[in-house]
Amino acid sequence: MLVQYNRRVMAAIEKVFLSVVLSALMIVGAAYKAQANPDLTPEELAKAKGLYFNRCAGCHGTLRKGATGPNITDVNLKQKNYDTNIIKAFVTNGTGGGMPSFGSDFSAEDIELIANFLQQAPPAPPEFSLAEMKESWRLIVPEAQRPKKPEHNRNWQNFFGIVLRDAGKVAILDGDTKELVSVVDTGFAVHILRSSASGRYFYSIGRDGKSTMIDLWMAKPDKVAEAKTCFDARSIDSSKYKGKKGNFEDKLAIVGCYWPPHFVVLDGQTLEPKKVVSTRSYSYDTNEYIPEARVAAIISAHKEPEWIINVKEAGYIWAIDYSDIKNLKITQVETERFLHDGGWDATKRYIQMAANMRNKMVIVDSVTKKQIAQIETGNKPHPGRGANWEDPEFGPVTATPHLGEGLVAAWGSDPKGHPKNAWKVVRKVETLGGGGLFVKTHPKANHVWVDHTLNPDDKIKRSLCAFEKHHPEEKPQCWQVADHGRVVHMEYNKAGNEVWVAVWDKVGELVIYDDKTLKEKSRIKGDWLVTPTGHFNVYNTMTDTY
Ligand code: DHE
Repeated sequence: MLVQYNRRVMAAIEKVFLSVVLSALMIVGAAYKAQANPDLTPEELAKAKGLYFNRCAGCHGTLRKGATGPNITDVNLKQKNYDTNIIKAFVTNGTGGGMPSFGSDFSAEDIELIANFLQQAPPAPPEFSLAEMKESWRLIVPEAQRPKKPEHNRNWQNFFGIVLRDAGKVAILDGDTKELVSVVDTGFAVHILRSSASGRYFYSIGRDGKSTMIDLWMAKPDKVAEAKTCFDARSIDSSKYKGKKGNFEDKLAIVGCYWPPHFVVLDGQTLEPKKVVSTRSYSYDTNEYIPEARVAAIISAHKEPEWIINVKEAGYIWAIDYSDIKNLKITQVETERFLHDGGWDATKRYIQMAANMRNKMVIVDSVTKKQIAQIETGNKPHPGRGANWEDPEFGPVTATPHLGEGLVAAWGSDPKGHPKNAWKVVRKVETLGGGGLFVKTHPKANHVWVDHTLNPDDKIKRSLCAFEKHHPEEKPQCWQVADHGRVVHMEYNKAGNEVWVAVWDKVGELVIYDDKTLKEKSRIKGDWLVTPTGHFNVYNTMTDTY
């Protein structure tokens, strides 16, 4: 049943509640002046490091200097008079600005431990050399021993790779029959999957920097190679260029790392690490040294032998020409600090990346390799790869949801055909509340879909909204997908008429909707469906269709 919520009231209650709780705790905290620098035993320190790495470092940085989340160094917390109680309140309740509440994920002892850990200076994390990467490299099935053609009769371009986050596995499902084809052991907390240019291989990247390569032509798809390239990573992609400057399809892969801050070029057939390039650098604006300038998103070009990466904290987008990796050419484009995620426009000429702590999308022309616009879209845009469609009034547009408010903002992304609308927000669609992580559509689809995964409200975080591409002025339809977990990430099938959604819980679900009617078509369950998060259709991922 479709249910509408009173969003404004919910958002207002949430804001007032959080600010009352936090102000009360700040007063109490200041009065008590709790332990300034609580000591931790070596066991506690080891545990706290693990908790921080798993749940906090992504947004706040290993050195805690801030990115998607604010600076939370011990020095900064002390300056703000934040003591154990105040820090515990932030961790437990989250914030209206998009920080998730960890009250139900962490035990009371863990929250206390994290609060104490944050009041100590951050420990220095280790480096990771190319030699160490090579040591970790495992070629499980050499190219010569792999199938010459698919060993099954399935429509493998419509396979879905499903991340089973906490199980350290990736499930392969047949998008036509909805059958489980294989569950592959990939290791710790896979973040995303990307397809090779031919679609034959899925590359996965884990939070621990381990990448895995899965061959979808095997009778039972399995991993054929793996390599660890760092301690903390979020992105991976493949070389997709096939053209005048050579054919690089499936030849190379790249991993972007959070720690150490670098990118690594790997052999696309074997995952052998080939080259490592540090992204530690100077900020584009003040030119100060940023020891933790991390690689967040990677976009692979189809028209040039290039990967586009962002150097998050420094505010640069780098265009890396991989046609000669011994003499690597990198164009460093100044944009804005705290770059996070993004994708192509529909023509694959313009790179659109969120600088989410600056409330902006930055636009870079991949032909001239220059920033051409910055767009203020709302409170902390988080597009995933974004959604491209033809708006009936404004022509081609691209959209993002927001972490900090219930809003999908769409801007004109066709500077040639519709110059008046280019890089201006032309449409705003209100959703149920903040915490939106992803928006998705497909060229053949009728709707645009958005989630609310990080919203603190139980109903909202389990709800989706969808609005019609051809009638975007109409109110979106919103409904609750499940009564447990968080609902996250949407992906279309190859034909663009079905949408797959994950219910992210210890025992999760995959729910499949008809894009035209928004009716539920099927609900996949099973004891193997442990914490499903991102899910990726082979055809849409290899062609960057979104
Ligand atoms: Fe993600 C994409 C980083 C939390 C699921 N995530 C990305 C990308 C980055 C990123 C940089 C873009 C990769 C690319 O396109 O090359 N994610 C981070 C974080 O730093 C952050 C905020 C905190 C952290 O500690 O990791 C974070 N992400 C999450 C989650 O909590 C999610 C929901 C579940 C999980 O795995 O932890 C999650 N992120 C995803 C997914 C994508 C993603 C499913 C791919 C979206 C797509 O459609 O391509």
